[in-house]
Amino acid sequence: MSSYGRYHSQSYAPSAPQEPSYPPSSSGYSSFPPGTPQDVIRSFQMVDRDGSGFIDEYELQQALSSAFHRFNLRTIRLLMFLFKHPHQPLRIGPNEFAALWNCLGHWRGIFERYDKDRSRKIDALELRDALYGIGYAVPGSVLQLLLSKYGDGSGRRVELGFDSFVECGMIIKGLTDKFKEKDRGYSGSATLKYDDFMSMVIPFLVSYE
Ligand SMILES: [Ca+2]
Repeated sequence: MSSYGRYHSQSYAPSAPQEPSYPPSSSGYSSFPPGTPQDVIRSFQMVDRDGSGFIDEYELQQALSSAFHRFNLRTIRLLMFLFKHPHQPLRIGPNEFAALWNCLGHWRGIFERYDKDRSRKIDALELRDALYGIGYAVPGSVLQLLLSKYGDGSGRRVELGFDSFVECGMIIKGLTDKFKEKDRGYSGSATLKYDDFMSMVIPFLVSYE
């Protein structure tokens, strides 16, 4: 029996589509969800210099890099694509920003819990344990393939910073959850139509350099 997805965990990725929150109201940022912490609102406002109520990938990079640590643009593009409203261009508003911030907080907790040697990096074994800990028993061959994207070609041991860790986690979680939709009995195999397969995978391929 497959155990690739033992249970559904929540908050590690966007779930239901966010209610659209645009156009922004004339009073500015009233479309943050109730209870959004002030520091989250401030972070958004600081980078949304033109006050349009939307931020682009560079502004998001700036906001997240000052709150967490430097985020590479590849991770930012994946996050942006996964969190933005499906019918909007590559930009996010207050609602999506708050959801993204909340999601990153969960990933931060996981990162810290599984960084066993406190190196502020996640190595292959720590990644395996972290994913297993949140319900994803990923085969070693798949993890190796994933990690091979992050090597520098020197053959040195790959270790992930927080941004790359989030990227790996969201890819594994996102694709596994999509697969599970087609494998309701969690048997480990599924029959897919070509267009279903393509629509499943392509959103995770936006992480170009
Ligand atoms: Ca570590």
